[in-house]
Amino acid sequence: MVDGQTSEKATKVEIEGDIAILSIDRPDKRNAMNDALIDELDAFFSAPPEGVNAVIMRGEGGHFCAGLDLAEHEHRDPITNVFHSRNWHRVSEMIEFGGLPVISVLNGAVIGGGLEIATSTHVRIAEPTVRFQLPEGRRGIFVGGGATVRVGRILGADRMREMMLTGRNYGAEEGLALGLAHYSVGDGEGLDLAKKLARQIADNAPFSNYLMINALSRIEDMSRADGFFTESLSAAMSQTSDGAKEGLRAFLEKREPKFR
Ligand code: 1HE
Repeated sequence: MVDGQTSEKATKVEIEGDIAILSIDRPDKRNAMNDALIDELDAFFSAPPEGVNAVIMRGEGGHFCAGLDLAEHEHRDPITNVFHSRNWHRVSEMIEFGGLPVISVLNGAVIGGGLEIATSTHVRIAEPTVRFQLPEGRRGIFVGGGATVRVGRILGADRMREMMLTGRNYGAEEGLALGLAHYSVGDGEGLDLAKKLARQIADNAPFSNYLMINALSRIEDMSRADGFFTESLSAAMSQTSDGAKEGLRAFLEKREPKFR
């Protein structure tokens, strides 16, 4: 590094035991997602720190993420835009299917691309300040980071269309009722709950977690017949694993299982 130059990072990672807390750290820009930030998410989820069994994602400064960095986006040509969107898809697929359970603490802006990143996470906790919004219509653009698939599947195309057409905000309780969040907590309580849930999830059998993360949404894409067949294969793999041996034995011996 050249003298006097600072290495400004857009994320911050803290490790607590086997849980990583990944904070989006551009509070001056309300954690808007620029290329540097997406590259840092890419780097983290491509090679998670060794020994980490669950990840908590949050934002610094009272906002989770205000979406695509609009200042950076202003200058993209059509072809660059395709690759930019495809890169978001790749990184968000890695968050969703990388194998690590990811719990997000959602407050302030969970807007546009912020909602796209949030819906790539597996457990979503909303604080009262949260604002779920897809304002792309007001910006003259369209979603490009996976919302048509992820948010569309949570809300259904009909409700997502209405949300986009009107640019309405949903708060924590509405988000909870709609499935954008799984928990609604008080102000500043999200991280504590996230740590508690991360602990519970990290203590599950790793291969069971892997199947929950990978099999369910893939089966949703399949026909019923293919889904049932894939379920049988998943059941056979898990039910004959070391995890099953320990889980069943622990139950019969009336003790907590120890998988790792
Ligand atoms: C930004 C961004 C951004 C803030 N890109 N710079 N996302 C949006 O349309 C949301 C746009 N942001 C907002 O509506 C508001 O900033 C908030 C409601 C999130 C927060 O309001 P506030 O009053 O606390 O902050 P602010 O004064 O609006 O913003 C503070 C700074 O952050 C300011 O920069 P400054 O240099 O003037 O201090 C803002 O310009 C900057 N900032 N949000 C760039 N998003 C893969 S496709 C996904 C498509 C989308 O995500 S579309 C939705 C984009």
